[in-house]
Amino acid sequence: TVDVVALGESMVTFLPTRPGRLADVPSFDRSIGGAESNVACMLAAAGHSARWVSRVGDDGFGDHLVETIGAYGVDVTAVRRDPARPTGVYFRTAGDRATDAHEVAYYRAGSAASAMSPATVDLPAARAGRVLHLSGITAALSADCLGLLRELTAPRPGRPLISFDVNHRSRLWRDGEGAAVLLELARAADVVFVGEDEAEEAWGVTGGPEAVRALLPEPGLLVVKEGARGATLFGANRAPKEGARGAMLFGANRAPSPGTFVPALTVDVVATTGAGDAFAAGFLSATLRGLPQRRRLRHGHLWAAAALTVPGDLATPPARDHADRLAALDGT
Ligand code: KDG
Repeated sequence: TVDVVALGESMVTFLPTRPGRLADVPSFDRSIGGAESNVACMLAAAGHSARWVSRVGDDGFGDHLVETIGAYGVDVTAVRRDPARPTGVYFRTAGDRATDAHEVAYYRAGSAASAMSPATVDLPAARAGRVLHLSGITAALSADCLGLLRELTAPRPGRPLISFDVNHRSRLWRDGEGAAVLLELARAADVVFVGEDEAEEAWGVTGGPEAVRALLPEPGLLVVKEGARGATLFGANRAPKEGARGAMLFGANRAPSPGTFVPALTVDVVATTGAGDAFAAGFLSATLRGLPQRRRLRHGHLWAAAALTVPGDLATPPARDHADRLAALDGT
């Protein structure tokens, strides 16, 4: 079995060669982005088996995505080519150092990936992992994509553990449209990642991680990310479910209610894009390895630090032995 299958749209990404407004930047460097494939690439780079399921255009950018993601060691054999729709691309500007304000220009409407549906992706390949990692971005792409997420998160015997990163991207939703959908999908998942800021933006939740947990009591593991401060993990305060999924969810040390806070690392931020994906990948890696819950958060922070300190969306994860030593520093 594959450890983690990640399903979602990836894009060729254009990073600015200098600071400034989109209107002024004269040239861009090609890179790749895509929240879910970022997770798959980092996990594969760290020695886990990972598969990316998606659709790309039958074009050069599609070739580039498949080749680059494949080169991380991710299984890309279930990625389908769409002869009629292009691969999505996006451009962004460098963030303002003080505020991280940056511009993003997506060219993804009508992309090959936006045509993902239960009929156009390889469903058995998507369901074959121990963990299926999904994100709220996919739900925003089209009605077909939302239908696919509903199909994949529906209860069914032998369903993989569903990991869901809310990834609220307001520019992909019409005003207020995403709130109910993102809540529905998060409630159907086993492991949920959400930023405090996203929870406020999408659902109007203020009042900290506990208020987010009150809105989302269902997931066995809920991670509320508090930006540069840190993250709080809520584990279910109930008996583990049967079998491997239960063991992975609750691990040896069950998180005490009401939540375990672990501070983030202090780093010189180059670009925040991709940090959430790196956090999810680090957390999932530690979860797959059965590490105690505080260490899962520490691995999340260590992997996020790697992404925060590079300009691209995707970073190389820290070496496992090194990260393990750092994650164990306070002895918990
Ligand atoms: O999390 C990083 C992603 O936002 C980036 O790689 C692009 O997938 C992307 C998106 O839809 O914004």
